[in-house]
Amino acid sequence: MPVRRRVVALPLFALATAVAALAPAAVPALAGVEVPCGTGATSVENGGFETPGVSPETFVTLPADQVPPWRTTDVLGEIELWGDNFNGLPAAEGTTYAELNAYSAGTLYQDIVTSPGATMTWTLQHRGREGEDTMRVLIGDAGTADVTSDEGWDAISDDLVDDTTAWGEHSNSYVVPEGQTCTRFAFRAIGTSSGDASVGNFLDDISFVITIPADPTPTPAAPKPTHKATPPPTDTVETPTRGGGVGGAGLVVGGLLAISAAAAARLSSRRVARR
Ligand SMILES: [Ca+2]
Repeated sequence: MPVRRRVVALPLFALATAVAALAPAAVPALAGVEVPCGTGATSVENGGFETPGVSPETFVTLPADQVPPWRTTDVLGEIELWGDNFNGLPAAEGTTYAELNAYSAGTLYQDIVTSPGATMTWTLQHRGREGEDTMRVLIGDAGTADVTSDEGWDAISDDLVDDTTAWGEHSNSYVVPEGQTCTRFAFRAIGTSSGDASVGNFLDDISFVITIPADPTPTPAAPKPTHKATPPPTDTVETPTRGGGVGGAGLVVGGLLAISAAAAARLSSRRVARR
């Protein structure tokens, strides 16, 4: 009997090893390992689709990794870009724009590092290709927002509807919820006048104005005591001058430095970012 158990156990072990080798992506992330958020940018990048850019009066479809950092749900994983004046249609900005309906009714999206409490006002230009086309903007926690459905999103815009006569500008604001440091912004084709899933919804010139709330108080917070910073209670450290001595001043300087770094990070976000 012991011999039979060994014979059965060996193939199972080998099978498990083979499956693990074939599916490395299925290995769960280790607890505590930080997952990157997009490119680490704090606003939309390449919002005008000028990278890589397309020659005037031409169009291309490219794998999404050639239009960084955009990602897409397109069935072929490609993004369709039109050059200025292709079919007589000028870009809203620069020389290139995108068509949400590439090989399917796609969703283009990016993940952005966000500050909870910040107000992010987005603006975009949208246009129909053969008539009235419809798209929406979806915003939510990158950890829950499902790019293939309406599940897990925090905010979904009304229908944005435009025809062929001109680029239509749309804008709205989103306040980043508490604890949400990686936010997904998605731009989804909803409907086309053509009824063809590969024809419609031009998009260009996506940008954000990001407003960070003012500091609640200018008073630096008192440094938090830690076990390492707190010396053991001994007779030698309990002196009448310790609180106003060098050690106390050092803690205050540390607190000021921390506030300065945080303020610098906020200041770097106070800008209008385009592309
Ligand atoms: Ca553009």
